[in-house]
Amino acid sequence: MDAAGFRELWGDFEPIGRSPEGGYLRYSWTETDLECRNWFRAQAEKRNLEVETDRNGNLYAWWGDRHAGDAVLTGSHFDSVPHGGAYDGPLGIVSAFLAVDELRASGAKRRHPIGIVAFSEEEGGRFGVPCVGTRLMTGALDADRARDLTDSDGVTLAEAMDSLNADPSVLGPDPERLRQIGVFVELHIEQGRALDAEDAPVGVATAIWPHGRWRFTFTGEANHAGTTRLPDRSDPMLTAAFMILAARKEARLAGGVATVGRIESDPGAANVIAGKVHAWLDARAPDEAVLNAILEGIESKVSERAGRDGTQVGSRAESETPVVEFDAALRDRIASLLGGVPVLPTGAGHDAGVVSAHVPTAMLFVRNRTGISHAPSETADDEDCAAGVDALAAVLRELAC
Ligand code: HGY
Ligand code: MN
Ligand code: MN
Repeated sequence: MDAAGFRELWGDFEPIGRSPEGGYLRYSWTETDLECRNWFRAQAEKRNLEVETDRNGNLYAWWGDRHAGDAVLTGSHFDSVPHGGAYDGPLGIVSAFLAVDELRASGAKRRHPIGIVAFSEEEGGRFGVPCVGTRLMTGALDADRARDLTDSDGVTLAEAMDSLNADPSVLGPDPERLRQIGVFVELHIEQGRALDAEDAPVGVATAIWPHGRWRFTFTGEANHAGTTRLPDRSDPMLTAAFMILAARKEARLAGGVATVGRIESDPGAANVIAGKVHAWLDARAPDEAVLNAILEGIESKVSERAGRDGTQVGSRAESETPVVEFDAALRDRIASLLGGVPVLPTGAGHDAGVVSAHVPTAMLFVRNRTGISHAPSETADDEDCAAGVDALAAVLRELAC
């Protein structure tokens, strides 16, 4: 694959979901999602691949009959975070179509079915829980909870699926499908600069850091911003602000990362002391002990602060992901097949992390020279993306032909 060949198909997909305010708004079960699904379907039909959607809204294109079992599945997700980058997710899907093209052009003979997949709602950008499509398929997310997930407009996942003529009543575990998959390989833009530091266009994942998403609720007393004396206030915004700073400090001290990127104040008026504040904590660490140290540090310091503020604090886990160690034999086999490319962990969550608990799974990373992701300026060189396609084609040949 050369850069021009990659750019041709990439350029065909890239405009879908681009926001005039920058980055991409590719939310699941929206008209933009439908555009992505239609693009996928057209690419599959052009290649005479059989298209099907599973009960959880994950979309597949099959080269060979998946019922034969031991399928080699590759792909990623279309959905983005709000104003996210172009590559996070779609790169793995576009590269999968191009890798299949390469295999066919070389006359490769398949021993196993090869599938390309677009998993649904990986980011949780619309419904707040990441990897919905894979967590439902593997039974890691309860179907009733999923149906009731709501977006910022109060639209439930069930209603959103209905709006695109998908049936939410059949959401749930899909063990028969999992049994048909022999191995899953996800290609993804690196969300960091490790490959750039090693001057390598492609790498192989070793692990995904343990991480989670917690919704904090701070409760105080709504009151007038101008007439309420300071000693008389129970202002939850103070406790929330303290939590945000405490999270950063605890993460720094423990050796992990912690972020509060979303905060909502109720009633949210400039001249009203908030009655309630919701803040979402995203915390990640190289291992569970460090992650727990961060969480315990935050919890203890914030509850002490709430006592001083006269507020109450509650928190609820929205998603928790234990450390993922990818299949070591598969990892080493792929790394040596690709000529000894770097192997590296990641702090980013992926569908591959969810699937890996059920199916031998590997991830390929494509160099991201700035390391920036989840932001409009996320980018990768066409040459590196083409190298990623070649690497994926070599892996598919090794595993399926
Ligand atoms: O948030 C993550 O780690 C991933 O990009 N969904
Ligand atoms: Mn992402
Ligand atoms: Mn992703």
